[in-house]
Amino acid sequence: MARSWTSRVGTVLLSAGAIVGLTAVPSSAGGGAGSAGAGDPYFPLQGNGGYDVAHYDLTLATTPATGRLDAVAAITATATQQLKAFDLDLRRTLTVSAVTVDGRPAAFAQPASLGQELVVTPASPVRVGAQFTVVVRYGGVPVEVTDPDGSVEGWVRTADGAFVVNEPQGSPGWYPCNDTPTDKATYDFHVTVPTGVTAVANGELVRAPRTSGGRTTFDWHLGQPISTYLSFATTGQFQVTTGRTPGGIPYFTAVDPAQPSDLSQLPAMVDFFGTVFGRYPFSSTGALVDDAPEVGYALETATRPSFDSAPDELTLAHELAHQWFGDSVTVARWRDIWLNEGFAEWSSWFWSEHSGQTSAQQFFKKYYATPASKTDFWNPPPGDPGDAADLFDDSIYERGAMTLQALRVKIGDDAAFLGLLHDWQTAHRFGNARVEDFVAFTVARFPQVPGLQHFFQVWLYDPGKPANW
Ligand code: MET
Repeated sequence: MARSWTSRVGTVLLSAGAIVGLTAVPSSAGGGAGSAGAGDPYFPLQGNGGYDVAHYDLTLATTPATGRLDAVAAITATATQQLKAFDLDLRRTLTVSAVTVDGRPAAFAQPASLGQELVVTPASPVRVGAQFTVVVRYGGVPVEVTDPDGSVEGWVRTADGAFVVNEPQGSPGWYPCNDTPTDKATYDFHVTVPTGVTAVANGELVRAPRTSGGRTTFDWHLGQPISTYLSFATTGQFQVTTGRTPGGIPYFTAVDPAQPSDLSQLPAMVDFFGTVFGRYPFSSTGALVDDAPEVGYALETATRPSFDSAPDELTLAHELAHQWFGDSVTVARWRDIWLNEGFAEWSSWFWSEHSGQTSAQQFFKKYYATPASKTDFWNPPPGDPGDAADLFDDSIYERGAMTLQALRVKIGDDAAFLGLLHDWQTAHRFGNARVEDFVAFTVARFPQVPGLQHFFQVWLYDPGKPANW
């Protein structure tokens, strides 16, 4: 789902494959075909051009003992150009057995040269502007995707199922998709597992789990649009708790008994962030805690963050704050990652301050005491990580959060600073944005604060420990 947003430089329409100023990888299928990438230089094959997905309907049958996945993906999209052929992203460890476009058999290929492209050639071209449905039948044993920074993601097998986290490129490891943050879509999941195993995905359970012949199916629906990297369908043994926050948002938490977790602050955190950053973007919340500590990170899977192990309070607050900063306002390009991580990290400090613990300014002081000689702590500057391998470096998080705290101090008026975060989020709700957009938004809003451009240059872009801002 493409969204438009307005910045000081005008209104830009972001649609997959049409990011202004980026060059998409041409399709292997030649003229009249959608491109094989959406134009992000960090991940050139990620996403595709020529269409805009509105909805994924994923039927997934899996057996933890074998790791096998047998699936059918029904993808509803609109053609943004005439399509003689188009690509979806899908790892070649999964084998496609049949594809239809609007019910008619289509030709397909998974070229080894491209690695993660499923090239679909419909029986007749899809007209520009037409809505069409692609159904892909596929199966195999999904394998993890290894990222440029060495971490693993995608369908990560566990002792009792699979822990599924997908930032930045894990989704094609388990379903065919337009794997760019700029193409947001709604989801249905129908996950079938051996009875006794629980399947948890984004959104809400739409009916009681259905059991037949020793297999149980969980039907989840997410009605708000999200980027593919925020989708998940995790399976295993979980203790489930449901309820409502005092503010009325339904929650569903699922915790692996091997990772006893204190999630008691979750309802208060969601309600608190809602009062500060704007109405909670989704129709339910919660958390998923698995026993997969080898993964080494948590992820802000939409509605319900995923934790590889029992989270501490700051980590829980970080992932919940991402629902506004990351899941509602999402990066336009991966280099914009500060808009996700710097904001979520600062928000966790702000929760700590709000709940009478360490204040955001105390966190700032502690981190600012790090000597300039610790260049790994201060670099890369958060406004431009420079490389896909550095997307999740500490500087993006800690120097990134310090940037917002320093901005808070520079603006010198808490209501004005919090109003900025609130209005930024609501202006870009369910959309995408770039770091430059936040800078322009802030500069335009505070003409009375001198030197903001210089401030952002020093904190976001200059290498090394910031000084003299
Ligand atoms: N976005 C995650 C976080 O909240 C990190 C993902 S690392 C692939 O820290």
